[in-house]
Amino acid sequence: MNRSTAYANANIALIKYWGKFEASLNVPAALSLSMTLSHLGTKVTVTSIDGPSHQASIINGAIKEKDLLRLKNYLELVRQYFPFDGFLKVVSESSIGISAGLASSASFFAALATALNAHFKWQLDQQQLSILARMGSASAARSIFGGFAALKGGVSHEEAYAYPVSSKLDLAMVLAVVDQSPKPISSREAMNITQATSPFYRAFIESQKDDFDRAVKALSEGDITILGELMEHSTLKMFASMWTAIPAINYWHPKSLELISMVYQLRKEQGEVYFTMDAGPNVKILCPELKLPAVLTRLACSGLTTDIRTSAPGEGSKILSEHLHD
Ligand code: 2P0
Repeated sequence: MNRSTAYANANIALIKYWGKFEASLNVPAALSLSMTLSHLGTKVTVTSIDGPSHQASIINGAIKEKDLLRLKNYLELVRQYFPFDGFLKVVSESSIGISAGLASSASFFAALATALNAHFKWQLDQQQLSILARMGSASAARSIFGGFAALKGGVSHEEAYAYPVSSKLDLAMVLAVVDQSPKPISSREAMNITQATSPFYRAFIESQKDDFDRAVKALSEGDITILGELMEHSTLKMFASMWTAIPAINYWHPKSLELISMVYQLRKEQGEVYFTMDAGPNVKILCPELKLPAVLTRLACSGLTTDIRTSAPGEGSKILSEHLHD
């Protein structure tokens, strides 16, 4: 049977993307910077099938009607730019939670774009592949690359690609999972509301380039203090714009704030330990690899979460020879 499989890791933004420049093609309003995770991601198998429409299933979960519709819309959008015949069955398996701000759509669309490229022998390079992934979910463009990656924003469809960014830092990222249930509002909808109504959104976008440039410099010069401070600043600016949207958008859980207080305390005692959050209540902690044991011990003792995932900078998306069968 004619099938192709790919895997992509999730990524966590250090400098955040929030809002669109071109909604129909999913071009971000501003640039962003991320770390690709290790061993936390999604495997996708695509198989050519007879019509009348595309199909999808998830090995370790049930697919929702709205996610199937989003996938079908994506495949039809892709068909306009990269013509292909017929219909596809898309089977996926993820090692991270679905719709809980754990970057599962990023790893899904990065793996899907990589599988499609192999399936139809388009021979796209990584830059073009990142554009293909971005059309599904903007953050997915960054998961094409391993290590650290940037995604351009506020530019045309052809220019809105991701690219690798060099780092001199040995970093670890700890995911403290507070709640894995689906988010109350999708990131896409939340972005639209924020962009249309929040008086603080403009401040977030206008300061993005400066934050990004300084963070890329800090990574390349090995300055975790500046990188960590910028990551927290970008995170809080993004949430400030959500909280001041009409209606207000709040993804936080009381435990999210308790975990952030724990990070502040750890920083006082241990030095460089920093937090970030995404469209969900879970807290991600960035620290030098050497401080990982101290962070894990404190988290385990905190009683705030029992679901703790540890990650280092991981690989970019790749083709696999073993396929998923549902
Ligand atoms: C990011 N997030 O840069 C930001 C920070 C969450 C907060 O990208 O509409 O799933 O599919 O492009 O990429 C989550 O939004 O949204 C996200 P779409 P996406 O990682």
